[in-house]
Amino acid sequence: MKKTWWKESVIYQIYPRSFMDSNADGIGDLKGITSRLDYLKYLGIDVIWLSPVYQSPNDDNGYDISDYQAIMQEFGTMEDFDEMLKEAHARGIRIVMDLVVNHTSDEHQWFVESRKSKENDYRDYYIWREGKDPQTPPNNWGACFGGSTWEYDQTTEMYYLHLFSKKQPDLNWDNPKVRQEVFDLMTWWCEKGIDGFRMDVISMISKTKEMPDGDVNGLYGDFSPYCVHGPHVHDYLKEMNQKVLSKYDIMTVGETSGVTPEQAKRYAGEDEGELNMVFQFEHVESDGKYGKWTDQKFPLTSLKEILSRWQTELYGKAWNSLFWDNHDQPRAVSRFGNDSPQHLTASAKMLATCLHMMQGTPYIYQGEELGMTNYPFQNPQEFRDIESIHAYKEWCVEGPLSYETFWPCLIYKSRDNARTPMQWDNTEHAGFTTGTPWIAVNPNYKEINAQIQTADPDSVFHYYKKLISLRKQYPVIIYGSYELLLKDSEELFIYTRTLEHEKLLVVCSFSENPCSFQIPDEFQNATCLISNMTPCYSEETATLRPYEAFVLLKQS
Ligand code: TEU
Ligand code: CA
Repeated sequence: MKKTWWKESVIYQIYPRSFMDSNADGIGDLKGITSRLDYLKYLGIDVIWLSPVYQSPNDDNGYDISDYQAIMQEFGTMEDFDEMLKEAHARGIRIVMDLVVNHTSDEHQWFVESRKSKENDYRDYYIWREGKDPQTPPNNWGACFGGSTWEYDQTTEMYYLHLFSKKQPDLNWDNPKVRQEVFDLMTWWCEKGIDGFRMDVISMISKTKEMPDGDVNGLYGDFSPYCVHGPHVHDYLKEMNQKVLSKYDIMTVGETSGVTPEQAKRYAGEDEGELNMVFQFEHVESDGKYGKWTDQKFPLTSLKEILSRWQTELYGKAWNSLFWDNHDQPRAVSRFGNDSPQHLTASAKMLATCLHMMQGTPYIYQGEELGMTNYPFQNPQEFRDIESIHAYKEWCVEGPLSYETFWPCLIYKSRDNARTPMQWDNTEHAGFTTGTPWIAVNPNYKEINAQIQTADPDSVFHYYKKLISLRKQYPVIIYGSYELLLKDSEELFIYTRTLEHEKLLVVCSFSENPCSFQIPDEFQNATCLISNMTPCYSEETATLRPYEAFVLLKQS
């Protein structure tokens, strides 16, 4: 297995709108990020993944870009960006940009032109089709944020494709001019000195020419057989690699929803010449009851089966990302752990142990290192996210489900759970802003914040700091092979990692009750590398306490 810096790095994701506000307008910004780089340096992370900061009308908080070479006004200026990049590099921190090129904003100049006439030079930059008739879209596909994937455009009396919102028209990657535009803008950022790209829904850039109705399971037809891992996606990524990526020492991670390990070996295979790693969702997307929505915890045996399959199938062949949450997912501790005051700290540390001892590049989503929790939503007016707002309308107000059924699902999985402001200290608005925050602060900020935790050696923050430093000390964490133990247990997630003379035993209890457990013989006199409780495992009782986690190292 090749050794590379991006396999050995820990990545921290910043959602700029909610990270730190420097000018009291209630919106996080670039100067705010720069002011908190020392905090990230202290945590020990190597790379920042910056969610989009480009010019955008913010229909989807920056994932709808109207100019790829300009900074969103609310976030600051290009000078602020350059300053942030310089200050990050001065601290040895790299910055990976979010590249959103499956679609643009409908306010991007290319689309403004494209919709003007069928003869316009930019017409073929997007995907236009005739309707079945003027009232009926070309097919039954449903968009990710509700409604049809097709929007009728009066001017030319045709429909354009948008897999996300109608303000996010899909680019036509089959047009070589589109590909060249994208490669040019990527080169422009690389020349600026950025350190890589996280590629938004990159698995969706190639669509089939034929676009028949999709199977209906939910409210609309499913577009994925025609738009996900489409016919030319690997050709286009290879071309991108040759023309841009291979010329720079950067890292690339493909957001590849719905990817299988087989497919992942193509996107991120060691010798495929496409991307460095995938960001796959099987462990966070297999639990849906109504589309993605549910209020049920995922069975631990299923979670283990999925994560373990990814560990073994990619071993030595391709590289994966490790994450519990991001800006699109609810808070990890509320979803996979236990956010009651009694168990919050232990379960947050346990989840971190479980993930950070696996193979792959770990991603920490802002606030996860503090054990930030889901937000206690009381009513639909509190949502800011386009997906949650549409889902409420589509499934509940106008749709098949009662409020009683749908509301618990919505608040359990809403993306806004992840987007409440970063909790810095116990001053008003958690120290995020001195103005009015664009989205409510979680009321638990007085108990859960960075100021308390950086001062407390037993905090979740210091536990993450230690996990990050262990990764730097023990190559077995990065390169070791994986084996799952006790696969049928619904309470315990236990695995080993092995590299040459070193072997790790990772023990995590996902249970709120004590569980009996015997340390395997070969680890009898092993060293405890980290533990979320003292002492590290109690031999007399042979019992794991609720949410107990520890890692043993045996050297032979
Ligand atoms: O997410 C796309 C994606 O694959 C979906 O699974 C996503 O998780 C969605 O939120 C379903 O709940 C990316 C971005 O991460 C997301 O923030 C954007 O809204 C989306 O693409 C469109 O750019
Ligand atoms: Ca601001």
